[in-house]
Amino acid sequence: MKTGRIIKSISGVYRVDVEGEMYDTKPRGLFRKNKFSPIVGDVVDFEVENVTEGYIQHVHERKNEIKRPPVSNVDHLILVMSAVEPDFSTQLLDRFLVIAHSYHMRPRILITKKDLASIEMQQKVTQLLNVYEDMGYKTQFISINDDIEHVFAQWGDGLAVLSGQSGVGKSTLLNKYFPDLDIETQHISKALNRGRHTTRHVELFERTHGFIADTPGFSALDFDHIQKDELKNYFMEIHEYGESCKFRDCNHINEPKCNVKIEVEQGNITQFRYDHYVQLFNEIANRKERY
Ligand SMILES: Nc1nc2c(ncn2[C@@H]2O[C@H](COP(=O)(O)OP(=O)(O)OP(=O)(O)O)[C@@H](O)[C@H]2O)c(=O)[nH]1
Ligand SMILES: [Mg+2]
Ligand SMILES: [Zn+2]
Repeated sequence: MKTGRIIKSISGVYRVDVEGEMYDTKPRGLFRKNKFSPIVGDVVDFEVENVTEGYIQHVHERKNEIKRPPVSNVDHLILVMSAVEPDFSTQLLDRFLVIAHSYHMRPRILITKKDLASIEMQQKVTQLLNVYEDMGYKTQFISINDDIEHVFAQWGDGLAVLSGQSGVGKSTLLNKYFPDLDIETQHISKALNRGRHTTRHVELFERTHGFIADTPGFSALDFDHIQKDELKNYFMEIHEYGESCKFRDCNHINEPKCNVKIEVEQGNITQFRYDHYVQLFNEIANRKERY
């Protein structure tokens, strides 16, 4: 029996990395019966016939798990957005942050394409990133011409997952970091309008301090699993100031003696953050439940 980490899964075949040696494996029948699937990131025990025929016997308990795209045991969730093409939007950022927090992770914010942004846009992005730094997020604002080794080194050891909209440059970053890799990337920014991801599956690559995952990114739509009463927990500063509201279960919408509303008025909670909270709250409240 060997133990390794799943780095890729394509049509039912799981590639397992055992200290740099690769094995192609399949889950044993029992998993299928129990409707349990191994996912990329899992640490697994498997039996080996040869390097192309292994059978996964056991999946180690997951430390955490992202549902879409499926990947487990994530140490650093890197939320990638671009300054331009597509344009940086705090509305979209807040939505992605909420999704990350719903998986119980505090993500890092990485903004790309600094070189394409005008000086005004660069200033605007920098100012907004300061707002997020004040909330407790770590942020980086880079372009592909920067020292990517240095960019990655800021995160620390373990599995880092690059996640974010299509076209923000996740695969481009990996290609720069691993010159031999040659992952498919979008050739022209027009491709954005086709509404499809260039990267189709999750794959882990070994980096200096662990692994890094390229993903097709979660889309802004992957929001169905979040209930309106839990949303407030996923805005860090609203969660913190909300502890002082009169009602323990205050949703900070129309409740009396709501401390969150007071802090917005006093400028301790940024207005646009509160507005995005209310927008998302209403979106969830009006959502038609699918069964
Ligand atoms: N000028 C400039 N272009 C960049 C930068 N980063 C990425 N790009 C370009 O942006 C386009 C999209 O990059 P991709 O790496 O394919 O984006 P992705 O995030 O992997 O997209 P999906 O795989 O669809 O999720 C490519 O044409 C890149 O050359 C950057 O820092 N500066
Ligand atoms: Mg990609
Ligand atoms: Zn309140």
